[in-house]
Amino acid sequence: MRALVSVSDKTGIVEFAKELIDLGIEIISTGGTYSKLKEAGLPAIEISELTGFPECLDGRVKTLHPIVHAGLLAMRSKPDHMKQLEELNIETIDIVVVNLYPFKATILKDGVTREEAVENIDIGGPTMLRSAAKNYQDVAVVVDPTDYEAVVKELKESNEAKGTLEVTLDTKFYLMQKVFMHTSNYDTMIADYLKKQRQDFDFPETLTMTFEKVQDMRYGENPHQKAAFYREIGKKQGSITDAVQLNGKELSFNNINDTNGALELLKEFTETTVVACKHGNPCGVGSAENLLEAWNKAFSADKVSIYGGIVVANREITLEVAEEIKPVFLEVLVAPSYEKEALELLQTKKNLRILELKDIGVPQNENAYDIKKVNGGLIVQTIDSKLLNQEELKVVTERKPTEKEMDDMLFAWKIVKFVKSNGIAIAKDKQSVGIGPGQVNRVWATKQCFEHADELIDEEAKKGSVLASDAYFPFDDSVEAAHQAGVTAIIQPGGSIRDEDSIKKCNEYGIAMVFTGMRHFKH
Ligand code: 93A
Repeated sequence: MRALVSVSDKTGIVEFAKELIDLGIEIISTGGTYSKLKEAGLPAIEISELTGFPECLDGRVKTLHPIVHAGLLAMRSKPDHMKQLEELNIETIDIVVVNLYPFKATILKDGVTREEAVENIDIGGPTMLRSAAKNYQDVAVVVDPTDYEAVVKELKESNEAKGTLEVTLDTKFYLMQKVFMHTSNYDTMIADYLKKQRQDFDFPETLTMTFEKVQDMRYGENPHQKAAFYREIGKKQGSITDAVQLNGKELSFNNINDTNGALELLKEFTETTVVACKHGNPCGVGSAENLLEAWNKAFSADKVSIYGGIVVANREITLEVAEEIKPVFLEVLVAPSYEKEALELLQTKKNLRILELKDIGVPQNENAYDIKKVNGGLIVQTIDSKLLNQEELKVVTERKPTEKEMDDMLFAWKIVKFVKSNGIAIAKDKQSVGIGPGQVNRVWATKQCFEHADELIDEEAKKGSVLASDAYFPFDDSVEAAHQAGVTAIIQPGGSIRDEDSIKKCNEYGIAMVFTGMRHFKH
């Protein structure tokens, strides 16, 4: 029996080869692997000796030879195949141990060039894997070092029981399936990388992407759902997948989802900002000159909903801020860094998941896929990352907004973009004053917003506040409600056939209103 061993990841290969040799199996090997086995004092045949052809072109051609591939693909059950092998003087290869050039590790290296990446596209390895896997009834093909042990175990068992060297058909089929999963992921990774290099964007005929598992999770959105966390291969600036956890239990499914949402909102702000989120919706947002003030704004905006929520900040957490955060029950806290004493203080809260995300990042490039799963398919769109162009804002009322109203409107507009539709946000002095998320009609969202404000913040806070709506007002009832609550300026996309009614109502009440021309539904 013969095994062809050619591996880039040499983990456990010496031990495995030794077991095979001890069972009387002959080893054929390529350059680097051969040297490694020789160093360990193990006997092996060089591939060039088998093929009668030197490894050439810097190793680009090593195993690409009919002697290898006929030896792998010949069906032992077909007399005709075996006869041909004999005539061609080719012997069968029964075990293939191959893992591929480290393409992923290469593209993740800082400053990697395209040529370096291309050089790490393995050709001979996948070819052998595919040949062996296609002929799985006769060849055991091992692509994953974690399978070495099981293969050795089966060989030993059949050797002891029957004096033959066999891997069960069930295992060979499992190994074959693993190979095609592996090579297809490998190729997809290459295709993804090359596509990104070209920086073009389209919706291809078939959508293939590779994600690697970060971890299995204890459960999903609910305890009876199973779940796992996968990350996109490649560097992702400002992503939860890049965060380093400094304290607390493992992140849950909901933690990851909610923190992701909170971070995407935080990225909209360059000034010092704190965002608190709950169930995928922001519940308190504050921007200020310093972090303590920003925290106070985000916290006092809604001291109830933040309970068990997510807080993300875009500046270092100082000790004075940590002292304020500590008494509040939070699930997750994310910041670019922590003062030493601040971290020590927060670490006394065993259950608080503290994450450090050095680079919070900027809003994602709009040329990226935003994917939603529907039963039986996917709906894919570009990311809603388009930024508001202040010059394109249209004042539609007799009164123009003041500078302060304008600042608050732009602040509220960023928030409402991340509120589930129908979403309304009111804000004042760069603090969210009320947020009405996920309502089935707009006037309810508006009213809910004010109800929140009534309950959570003193009456005065609403006076002189501004209102942002994620989509146009279909009727003038929201303007009416806004006026009752003391709102003085409104930002909304515009575009309803009844815009004139809303504008008229604003003029009646002296409310300034601007149209963005851009909608931000979020579901
Ligand atoms: O350059 S290749 O695409 N051409 C080949 O003929 C070939 N044969 C094996 N890469 C090839 N391999 C790969 O070499 C294997 O997939 C494995 O990753 C690596 C092992 O090389 P070495 O034994 O020299 O370290």
